[in-house]
Amino acid sequence: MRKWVIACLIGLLALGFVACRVSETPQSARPNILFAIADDWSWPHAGAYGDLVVKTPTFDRVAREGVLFNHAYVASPSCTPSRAAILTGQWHWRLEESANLWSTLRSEFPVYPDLLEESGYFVGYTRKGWAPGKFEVGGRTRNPAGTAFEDFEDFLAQKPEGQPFCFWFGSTDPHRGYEEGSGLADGIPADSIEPNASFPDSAEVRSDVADYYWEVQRFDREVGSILEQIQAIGELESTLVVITGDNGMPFPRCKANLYDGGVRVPLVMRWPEKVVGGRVLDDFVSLTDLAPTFLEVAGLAPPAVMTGRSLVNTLLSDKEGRVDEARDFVLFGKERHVPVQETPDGGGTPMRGIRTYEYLYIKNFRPDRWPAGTPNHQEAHFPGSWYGDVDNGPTKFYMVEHREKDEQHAELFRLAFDKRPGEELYDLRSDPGQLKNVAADPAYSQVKSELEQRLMEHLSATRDPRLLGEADRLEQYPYYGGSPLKPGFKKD
Ligand SMILES: [Ca+2]
Repeated sequence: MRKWVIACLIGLLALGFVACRVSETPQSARPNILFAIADDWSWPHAGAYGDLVVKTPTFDRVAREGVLFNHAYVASPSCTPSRAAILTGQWHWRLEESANLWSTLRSEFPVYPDLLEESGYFVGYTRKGWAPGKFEVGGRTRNPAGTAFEDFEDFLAQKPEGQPFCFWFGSTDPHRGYEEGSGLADGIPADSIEPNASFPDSAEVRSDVADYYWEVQRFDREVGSILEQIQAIGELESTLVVITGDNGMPFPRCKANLYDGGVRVPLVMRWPEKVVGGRVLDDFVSLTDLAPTFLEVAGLAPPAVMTGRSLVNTLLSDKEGRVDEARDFVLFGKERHVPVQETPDGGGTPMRGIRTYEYLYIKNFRPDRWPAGTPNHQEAHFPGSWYGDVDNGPTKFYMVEHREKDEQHAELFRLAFDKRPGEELYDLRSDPGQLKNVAADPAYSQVKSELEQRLMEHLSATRDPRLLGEADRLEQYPYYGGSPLKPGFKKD
């Protein structure tokens, strides 16, 4: 058997591919897995990406000693479906209720923490795991992220000696609400912030972004403390550390949207025993690729239902830039975030997107609906709900209040809150901020139809209910949460 293992390790080094079955993988070769996930954190808000304002020394260190991904994207810009996609390694549109926010995740969908536990890992999470929703409704007896622990210290104290671990650290930073003014009060230089291209530039918006940065910094400090604890038990070199976020920042035209502000997230991985550090990769990565990656490093074959692709070949390569030529695009989509449409059952704003280096193409399946939620529709599922797909906060309030200030404010308000056509196309070479929809421009008709065809082929291959004419049920599944209410609205 030793011979087989050596041959396997040589193969691993030579081919950059792990083919070992778990029964043949020595326990000592299996890394711990630390998965640290922020809540509502957009690319490129980390020092390693060149952001000069936000301070993220932990993330930057992991990038220096590991691999920094420039093009990492969530499956869906909404907590529940994004986390479900990460845990199952599948597109959220394959997960029934879990395509939606505040739902459930049926026990029939395998999740990597369970599979790792069955193969001998000690598995746990703290704070925000798969959420928000009711996992019991789906036939589960614990959170899909694992067994709940008070914190990482508690988890380590209960971990049996010699057992590899898989831990999910789910911070609720930088999700709203913020302590207003906390960023400025802590000395974050708001004047130096480079606001997202879709925000108007104002003191209110800058202060709001500074508050978001303040929470990003707190998340980074907490991950740093966990790394110190792993270092203290002498296992940091044999731990695969992954730091990322579940969707983009909770601001207009970001979270709950398929633009970069909603779906593109920071991602770093560090595993000194096997992975050459100090590399920056441009390959497109979906966070659905993480579950098959975690299984493969543990010597397990990912279940066939997983649509994600393991990153192990990329991680074990010593190259930079583009490593896997097949990783030249990514998909994402949205079903129901908050049910605030002009329909009795709430409904959502279903959309799918495909992103390449040069273009972003979005298909809006219901252009008759409000992508940011209705302005205020008393007959809606939640009376008083107010642009319910956008979290309430100073930037939202500012944009709504100042929408008629000048042409620029009016345009940015329209882009964030108005209805959108059935197709959107952005030329990222000239419009990295994704503000100018060129879908109707004849000069782009060929590019548009090629992207649409490519998107539809992949959705069809992954049995997306939207393409199979079976999407009604996705909209009819129960919603267990609330919605942002118009300021001043009083419930009866
Ligand atoms: Ca989130």
